[in-house]
Amino acid sequence: MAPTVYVINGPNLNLLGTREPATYGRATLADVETLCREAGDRHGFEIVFRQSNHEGDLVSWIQEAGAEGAAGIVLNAAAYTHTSVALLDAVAAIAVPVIEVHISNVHAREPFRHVSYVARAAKGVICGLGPQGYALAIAGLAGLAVKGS
Ligand code: CA2
Repeated sequence: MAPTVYVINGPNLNLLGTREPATYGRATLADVETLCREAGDRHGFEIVFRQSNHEGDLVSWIQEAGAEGAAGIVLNAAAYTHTSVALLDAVAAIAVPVIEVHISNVHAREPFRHVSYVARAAKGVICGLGPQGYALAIAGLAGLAVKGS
Protein backbone atom coordinates (compact mmCIF):
# COMPACT_ATOMS: atom_id res chain seq x y z
CA MET A 1 0.00 0.00 0.00
CA ALA A 2 1.18 3.54 -0.77
CA PRO A 3 2.53 5.59 2.14
CA THR A 4 -0.01 8.00 3.56
CA VAL A 5 0.08 11.77 3.90
CA TYR A 6 -2.52 13.37 6.14
CA VAL A 7 -3.73 16.83 5.09
CA ILE A 8 -5.34 18.39 8.16
CA ASN A 9 -7.28 21.65 8.00
CA GLY A 10 -8.47 23.73 10.92
CA PRO A 11 -11.36 26.04 11.73
CA ASN A 12 -13.26 28.00 9.11
CA LEU A 13 -11.31 26.55 6.19
CA ASN A 14 -14.59 24.89 5.16
CA LEU A 15 -15.58 28.45 4.12
CA LEU A 16 -12.77 28.77 1.57
CA GLY A 17 -13.96 30.18 -1.73
CA THR A 18 -17.16 31.60 -0.26
CA ARG A 19 -15.82 34.76 1.46
CA GLU A 20 -12.73 36.96 1.73
CA PRO A 21 -11.41 36.18 -1.79
CA ALA A 22 -8.89 39.03 -1.55
CA THR A 23 -7.15 37.17 1.28
CA TYR A 24 -7.80 33.51 0.49
CA GLY A 25 -8.61 33.41 -3.23
CA ARG A 26 -11.55 31.70 -4.88
CA ALA A 27 -10.58 28.03 -4.58
CA THR A 28 -12.85 25.98 -2.33
CA LEU A 29 -11.68 23.36 0.16
CA ALA A 30 -12.88 20.73 -2.33
CA ASP A 31 -10.54 22.31 -4.91
CA VAL A 32 -7.69 22.12 -2.40
CA GLU A 33 -8.49 18.45 -1.80
CA THR A 34 -8.35 17.74 -5.56
CA LEU A 35 -5.00 19.54 -5.80
CA CYS A 36 -3.65 17.46 -2.88
CA ARG A 37 -4.87 14.19 -4.40
CA GLU A 38 -3.19 15.11 -7.72
CA ALA A 39 0.05 15.88 -5.87
CA GLY A 40 -0.34 12.61 -3.94
CA ASP A 41 -0.69 10.69 -7.23
CA ARG A 42 2.46 12.38 -8.60
CA HIS A 43 4.50 11.43 -5.57
CA GLY A 44 3.03 8.00 -4.76
CA PHE A 45 1.15 9.00 -1.60
CA GLU A 46 -2.31 8.06 -0.48
CA ILE A 47 -3.96 11.25 0.82
CA VAL A 48 -6.17 11.40 3.91
CA PHE A 49 -7.87 14.81 3.75
CA ARG A 50 -9.69 16.21 6.81
CA GLN A 51 -11.12 19.48 8.15
CA SER A 52 -12.57 20.35 11.53
CA ASN A 53 -13.62 23.42 13.46
CA HIS A 54 -12.70 21.66 16.73
CA GLU A 55 -9.20 21.74 18.22
CA GLY A 56 -9.47 18.25 19.76
CA ASP A 57 -10.26 16.68 16.39
CA LEU A 58 -7.02 18.13 15.01
CA VAL A 59 -5.06 16.76 17.99
CA SER A 60 -6.64 13.30 17.52
CA TRP A 61 -5.86 13.22 13.80
CA ILE A 62 -2.23 14.23 14.41
CA GLN A 63 -1.99 11.38 16.93
CA GLU A 64 -3.66 9.02 14.43
CA ALA A 65 -1.12 9.92 11.74
CA GLY A 66 1.68 9.33 14.24
CA ALA A 67 0.28 5.95 15.36
CA GLU A 68 -0.17 4.82 11.75
CA GLY A 69 3.37 5.80 10.80
CA ALA A 70 2.23 8.21 8.11
CA ALA A 71 4.85 9.58 5.71
CA GLY A 72 3.92 13.10 6.73
CA ILE A 73 1.31 15.65 7.69
CA VAL A 74 0.40 18.85 5.88
CA LEU A 75 -1.16 20.99 8.59
CA ASN A 76 -3.09 24.20 8.11
CA ALA A 77 -4.28 24.66 11.66
CA ALA A 78 -5.80 28.05 10.69
CA ALA A 79 -6.36 30.28 13.75
CA TYR A 80 -5.27 27.51 16.16
CA THR A 81 -1.77 27.92 14.69
CA HIS A 82 -1.47 31.14 16.66
CA THR A 83 -2.96 29.93 19.95
CA SER A 84 -2.70 26.21 20.52
CA VAL A 85 -0.16 24.64 22.85
CA ALA A 86 -2.21 21.43 22.49
CA LEU A 87 -1.42 21.28 18.77
CA LEU A 88 2.24 22.08 19.41
CA ASP A 89 2.41 19.22 21.93
CA ALA A 90 0.67 16.84 19.48
CA VAL A 91 3.11 17.69 16.67
CA ALA A 92 6.11 17.43 19.02
CA ALA A 93 4.93 14.01 20.26
CA ILE A 94 5.08 12.22 16.90
CA ALA A 95 7.95 11.04 14.73
CA VAL A 96 6.15 12.04 11.52
CA PRO A 97 7.34 15.19 9.66
CA VAL A 98 4.79 18.00 9.73
CA ILE A 99 4.75 20.82 7.19
CA GLU A 100 2.78 23.85 8.34
CA VAL A 101 0.93 25.53 5.47
CA HIS A 102 -0.96 28.80 5.20
CA ILE A 103 -2.75 30.05 2.13
CA SER A 104 -2.12 33.69 2.98
CA ASN A 105 1.18 35.32 3.91
CA VAL A 106 0.61 35.45 7.64
CA HIS A 107 3.73 37.63 8.09
CA ALA A 108 2.19 40.39 5.99
CA ARG A 109 -0.93 40.42 8.19
CA GLU A 110 -1.79 41.33 11.79
CA PRO A 111 0.98 40.82 14.39
CA PHE A 112 -0.91 38.03 16.18
CA ARG A 113 -0.65 35.96 12.98
CA HIS A 114 3.16 36.27 13.00
CA VAL A 115 3.30 33.85 15.94
CA SER A 116 3.00 30.10 15.33
CA TYR A 117 3.04 27.62 18.19
CA VAL A 118 2.99 24.77 15.65
CA ALA A 119 6.10 26.00 13.79
CA ARG A 120 8.26 25.26 16.84
CA ALA A 121 7.82 21.52 16.19
CA ALA A 122 7.18 21.58 12.43
CA LYS A 123 9.74 20.37 9.91
CA GLY A 124 8.99 23.37 7.68
CA VAL A 125 6.55 26.16 6.96
CA ILE A 126 5.04 27.36 3.66
CA CYS A 127 2.87 30.47 3.53
CA GLY A 128 1.55 33.02 1.08
CA LEU A 129 1.51 30.88 -2.05
CA GLY A 130 -2.21 30.13 -2.03
CA PRO A 131 -3.54 26.57 -2.36
CA GLN A 132 -0.45 25.48 -4.31
CA GLY A 133 1.38 25.64 -0.96
CA TYR A 134 -0.35 22.35 -0.11
CA ALA A 135 1.04 20.68 -3.26
CA LEU A 136 4.50 22.07 -2.53
CA ALA A 137 4.32 20.66 1.00
CA ILE A 138 3.43 17.21 -0.40
CA ALA A 139 6.39 17.46 -2.82
CA GLY A 140 8.57 18.43 0.14
CA LEU A 141 7.44 15.38 2.11
CA ALA A 142 8.30 13.20 -0.91
CA GLY A 143 11.81 14.70 -0.92
CA LEU A 144 12.19 14.05 2.80
CA ALA A 145 11.04 10.44 2.35
CA VAL A 146 13.68 9.86 -0.37
CA LYS A 147 16.45 11.49 1.60
CA GLY A 148 15.25 9.96 4.85
CA SER A 149 16.03 13.23 6.61
O1 CA2 B 1 -3.75 31.69 5.49
C1 CA2 B 1 -4.14 30.67 6.07
O2 CA2 B 1 -4.20 29.56 5.51
C2 CA2 B 1 -4.64 30.76 7.51
O3 CA2 B 1 -4.25 29.57 8.17
C3 CA2 B 1 -6.14 30.88 7.43
C4 CA2 B 1 -6.79 31.09 8.81
C5 CA2 B 1 -6.12 32.23 9.56
O4 CA2 B 1 -6.65 32.31 10.86
C6 CA2 B 1 -4.62 32.05 9.64
O5 CA2 B 1 -4.06 33.17 10.29
C7 CA2 B 1 -4.02 31.93 8.26
C8 CA2 B 1 -8.27 31.45 8.64
C9 CA2 B 1 -9.05 30.41 7.92
C10 CA2 B 1 -10.40 30.98 7.64
O6 CA2 B 1 -10.70 30.76 6.30
C11 CA2 B 1 -11.71 31.48 5.73
C12 CA2 B 1 -11.85 31.34 4.39
C13 CA2 B 1 -12.81 32.04 3.74
C14 CA2 B 1 -13.65 32.89 4.43
C15 CA2 B 1 -13.50 33.02 5.79
C16 CA2 B 1 -12.52 32.32 6.45
